Amino acid sequence: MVDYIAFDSAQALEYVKNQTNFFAPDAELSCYEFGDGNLNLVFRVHDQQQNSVILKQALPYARCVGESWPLTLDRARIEASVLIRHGEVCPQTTVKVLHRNDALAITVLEDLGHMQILRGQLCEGHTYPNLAADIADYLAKTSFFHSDFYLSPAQKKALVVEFTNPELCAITEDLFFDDPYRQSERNNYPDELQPQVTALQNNLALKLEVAELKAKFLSSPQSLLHGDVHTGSIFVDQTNTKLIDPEFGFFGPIGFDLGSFIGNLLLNYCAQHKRAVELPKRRDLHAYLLNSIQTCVAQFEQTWLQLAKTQTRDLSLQAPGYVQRFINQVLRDAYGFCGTELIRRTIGLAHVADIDGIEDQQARIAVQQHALLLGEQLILQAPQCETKEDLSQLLISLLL
Ligand code: SR1
Ligand code: MG
Repeated sequence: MVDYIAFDSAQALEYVKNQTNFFAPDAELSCYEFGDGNLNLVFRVHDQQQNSVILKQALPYARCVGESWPLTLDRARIEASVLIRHGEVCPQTTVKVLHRNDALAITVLEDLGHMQILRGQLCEGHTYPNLAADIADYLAKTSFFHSDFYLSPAQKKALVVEFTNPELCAITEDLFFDDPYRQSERNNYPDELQPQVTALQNNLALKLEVAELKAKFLSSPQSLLHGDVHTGSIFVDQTNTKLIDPEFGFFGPIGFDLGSFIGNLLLNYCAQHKRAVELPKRRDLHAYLLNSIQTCVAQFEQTWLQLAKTQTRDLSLQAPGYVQRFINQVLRDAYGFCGTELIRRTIGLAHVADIDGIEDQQARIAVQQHALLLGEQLILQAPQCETKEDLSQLLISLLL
């Protein structure tokens, strides 16, 4: 077993050249590092004919903070394993793993450089017709086929052990459910937001609902989640959608991934109030984002119900009406988790470029206030909704 070292570009190039066979032995290779995420190194290795692969390597600490925040290398094993499992049930929407080396915390992936990262595209006002349906398909299939509806209890329990991911889950537990609701050195927001943040931190009804969501995150191993479905983890073009980066994967509540996705569309929705200066463009983008949320939720539900009808193996879970009841709860959870994503991305450690990229300070603060209010009301009101139609009505009423 080799000892871990963090690569530079030359070492990444040598590794791909010597340990894989993607390129001919005499290929003239080049390599550069271009990772701009919170945690890892990301290299592109390419030849002179535009053939390329991505080598991703986990660092033993969180890149965005530095060596003072140590972080397990085991996340590379989790990420590669989630990609392989999700790729088996939804290959068209999952980036391909070409090679892995868990000791070096390396995953070599297909290069999606011909596609774009969704967050930047939404910020620039581009839209993608297949996005909502593709994400719905990915979330429904990956969650159904790793749930108790499909796996035997023994298979499921073995997988829960394999995908136990305590350090990365702890980040989510702290950043989503703890920090924003109390004073924390990691919180990050302008002074102008302090009155709203103080009110939020003193809102006991809100803290009770956040406690419910955190308890669910801590102890509902419903299925194998991606764990970090934000719009920076999604590559798009006008035809295809690909998910990357499931290093936060674990067995958790199914609504968490759907809620993270919806939350990121809503962060962009809030930002477009100031980004899209011309009213017709703003209206179009808002309609696109709202429609994408509604389509994604409806198709997620429809695919789940269809899979459950034809492929549920557990006898008790086949009871008439049970799957609908189960999905209604998943959707309520999703809107609640969505609310926590809106709040933590506004006042917590990890922000989004959709909002932080708004240059005018007053405009940015107005967007942050909107995102906080929307997040708060979704967390408070989603538990009273029965169906996806009720949840959709709630969202529309809050966006008016
Ligand atoms: C220290 S990690 C901060 C955030 O980046 C990741 O993408 C996750 O969303 C995490 O919460
Ligand atoms: Mg990531």
